[in-house]
Amino acid sequence: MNQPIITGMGLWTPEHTITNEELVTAYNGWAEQFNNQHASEIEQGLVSAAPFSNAEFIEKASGIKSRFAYCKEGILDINRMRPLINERSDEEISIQAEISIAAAKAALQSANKEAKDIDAVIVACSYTQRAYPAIAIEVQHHLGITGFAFDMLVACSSGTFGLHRAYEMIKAGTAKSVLVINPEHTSPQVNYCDRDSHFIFGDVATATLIESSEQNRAQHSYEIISTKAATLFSNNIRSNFGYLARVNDTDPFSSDALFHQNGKKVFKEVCPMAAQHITEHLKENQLQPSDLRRWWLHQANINMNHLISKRLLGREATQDEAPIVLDRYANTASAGSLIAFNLHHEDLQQGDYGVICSFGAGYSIGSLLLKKC
Ligand code: CO8
Repeated sequence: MNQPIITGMGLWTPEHTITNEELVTAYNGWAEQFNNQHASEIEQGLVSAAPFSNAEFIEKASGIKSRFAYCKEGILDINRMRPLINERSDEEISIQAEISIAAAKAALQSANKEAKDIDAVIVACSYTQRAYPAIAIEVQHHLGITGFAFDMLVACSSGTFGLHRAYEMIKAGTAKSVLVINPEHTSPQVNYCDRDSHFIFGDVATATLIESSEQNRAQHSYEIISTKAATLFSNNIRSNFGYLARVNDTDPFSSDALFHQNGKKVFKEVCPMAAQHITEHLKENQLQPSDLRRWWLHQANINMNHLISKRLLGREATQDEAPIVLDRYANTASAGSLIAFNLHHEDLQQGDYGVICSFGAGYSIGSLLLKKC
């Protein structure tokens, strides 16, 4: 029977951390310098003064205390305000392939599997560092996997949507074992000079192995009972820098080119959508929120997760029911719910139900209903 099972999961966490305090000190230093340099334009109303940031605000508004960075150098330098990463030659491994491989190796190890057991690789994330060759094919090459590989981008829902594709391949019998990897190298796209968003993102990579039920099971494995996806176009979260930049002379440093959002609108519109999506997904499977042992929710903002769990359970979920990892990792786009899954799954008992759910840019919402084997 081609029943898709999650048999392995891996997490790569960068060695560098940046606390709210470090980030705010750098941002405020930059803002002060900016305001001094533009004092006369600000006075004439030609330029807006840069407002000051605040570590307490960040923690209260988002729940984020710290984040990980692939490269810390440059981010806190008020004359740079972005990571300093050397270009690599075509002969060197790309950064996203490098961090993908670290997460993939951990996933293979947790499932007790080797490269020869894998049929397909999907790299699913918010940005790929180039258009082609696909990062997934580079990962496939370095791991020594035969079969096929491809990249896909759906912002915060890349992780769940990637798992959906793996689920369908296993169901259809076109693959018996699929590795889905989420190398979220977000820091190059963060506008560290934007007070409203400089604190939001962190870097990480996650990997998940989906196999058909006839393969050998790992100690902790989860039947994927069903999947559900929804998208609705919104301009409230955008990143505009793309391959047309060369011909339309876009400034790669402009706030429009980098990640930007109307955070309040996102909060208001996405929370009810996510709660309704999960409720419907459970209903379609004759389940209700109280039947679930764990919620591995998207990790963008702690207040969003509290609001969604209140709509689902009639009360705030506990850390045991819906673990929060964004306090340490910040928003890691498509990897957030999968970090929560990686770190908080081993205590589930056979037959326990859980849901992985992402929500974010697009808008895009993706969920997977799991049952512990
Ligand atoms: N320090 C001090 N004050 C601040 C700061 C700051 N850093 N930032 C804002 N303020 C001020 C504001 O100016 C405002 O002041 P005033 O009331 O005088 O106007 C006040 O604080 C309140 O501001 P907000 O109303 O904006 O604050 P919120 O409580 O709404 O919190 C959040 C802001 C945290 C951004 C919140 O709105 C939020 O989290 N919204 C949801 C965001 C979200 O989930 N977005 C998803 C984005 S990620 C995604 O989809 C994938 C993208 C792909 C990855 C991208 C990688 C780069």
